[in-house]
Amino acid sequence: MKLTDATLHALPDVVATPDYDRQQNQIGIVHLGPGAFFRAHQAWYTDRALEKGGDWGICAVALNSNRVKTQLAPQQGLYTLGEIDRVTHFRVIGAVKEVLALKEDFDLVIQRLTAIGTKIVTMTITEKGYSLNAKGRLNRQDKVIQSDLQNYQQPSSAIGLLFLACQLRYQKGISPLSLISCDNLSDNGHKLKQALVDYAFEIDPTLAEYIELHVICPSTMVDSITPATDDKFVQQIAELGYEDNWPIKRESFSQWVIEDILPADIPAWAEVGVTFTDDVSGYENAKLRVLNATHSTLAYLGAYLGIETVLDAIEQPNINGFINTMLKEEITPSFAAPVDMDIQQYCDSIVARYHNPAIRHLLAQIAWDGSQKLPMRLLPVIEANLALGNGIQKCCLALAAWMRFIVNKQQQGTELVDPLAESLLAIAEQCQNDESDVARFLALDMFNADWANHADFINAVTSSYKLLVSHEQQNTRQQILA
Ligand code: CS2
Repeated sequence: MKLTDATLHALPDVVATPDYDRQQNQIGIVHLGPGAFFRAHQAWYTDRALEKGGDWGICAVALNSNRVKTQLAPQQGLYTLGEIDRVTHFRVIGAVKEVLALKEDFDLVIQRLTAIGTKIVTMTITEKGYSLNAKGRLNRQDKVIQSDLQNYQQPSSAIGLLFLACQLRYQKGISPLSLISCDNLSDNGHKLKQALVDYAFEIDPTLAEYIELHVICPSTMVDSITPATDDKFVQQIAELGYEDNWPIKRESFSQWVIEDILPADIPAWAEVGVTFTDDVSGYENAKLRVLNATHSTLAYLGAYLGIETVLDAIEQPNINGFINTMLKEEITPSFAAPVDMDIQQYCDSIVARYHNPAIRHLLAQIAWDGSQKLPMRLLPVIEANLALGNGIQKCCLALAAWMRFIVNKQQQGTELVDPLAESLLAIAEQCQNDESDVARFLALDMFNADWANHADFINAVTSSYKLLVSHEQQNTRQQILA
């Protein structure tokens, strides 16, 4: 039995199904980038909000490939979400009404983005999707942005598409969209708006001003650990008695905090656990630095030590100790937590989530796109601590491990998944496996140029890098954290 609208009523009792009329429900949201995280997180919140009413069906638009469309369209957008803990809860998510692929369905995508019924665009387009440079402005060197600016009526970037949607709605006198970034970037709403305004300015300065004044882009914090779907999970669903082309699994913990500036006409998200607040940045800083920074640290130390998953890494006492000390001595002193957050408890709960035995979260997945992720999660900790005179040694070991990760990828000839892969591998090719390598990496745009003169920073990264190299050469990698 395949999962479709027609078979929903026949699913086993252990699988919860949408408790609202999917057929009557109209599209109110377009989502860009319907990867696993969106399906595990925002679609789940919206699915439950739909039980409270409103036309908030989602049109999901894949920007780069048609894989989600080919897998989910035959299921009318339905898929199973497994919340994995000691007990697993299954729920079929019905919020996604339609799945489109930008390249194949361009006109339809524009139709959805300019429909009066569409009021919100949410997005999970990853850090690189915002096409920003190190100063947080639109990266005009970005090839896709350049080509979109040349041919702005047929964009392929998220920013180009959002601009076109804003322009067409403006020209037709349709109320502006609210644009909700759900990516792990600090101040993601402001960054999104900045990219859009910079882009608009190149084409239509009046519209740039209109977007600045009238398009609402709240900042958000999103959190739920969502490992990629593996065959075992697809099989687990099949054992329940039906076939789902692409089920999604995540931990049971989930959090969504949205800056409280959206208009009143939104899904009943607040009733299903979304927090609306004036101070998202406190939550964002905490999440990016406590969770994402330690995740990336585990990813690159794990790669160095040959460890496959977050669980396998955190279960090693020396790594566990390293992460807890890093949190205590470097991460938590680097920012002001929200007033209602017990930061020690927050750190403990995140480390406890890493110990979830039911989640097999591959470090290789977290290691992707380091050039885009580190400036959001690790570098701000270093920057703040340099200014405050706090320690940076552990963060710098993580950073040096990222450098070794790239050098080792180049030396082994294995794929480096990163939008800057070409330049990173070119740097790696020049590397001599000594301290001169560090300067090559630090010349990248992602690093603040002032740091090149900061002796504490240079010393900390260089000594870590040398240590990593020397243990590699002596085959004593396991002693790195001794
Ligand atoms: C991870 C995140 O892949 C990564 O870079 O750090 O996806 C992380 O699992 C989520 O942000 C958790 O909310």
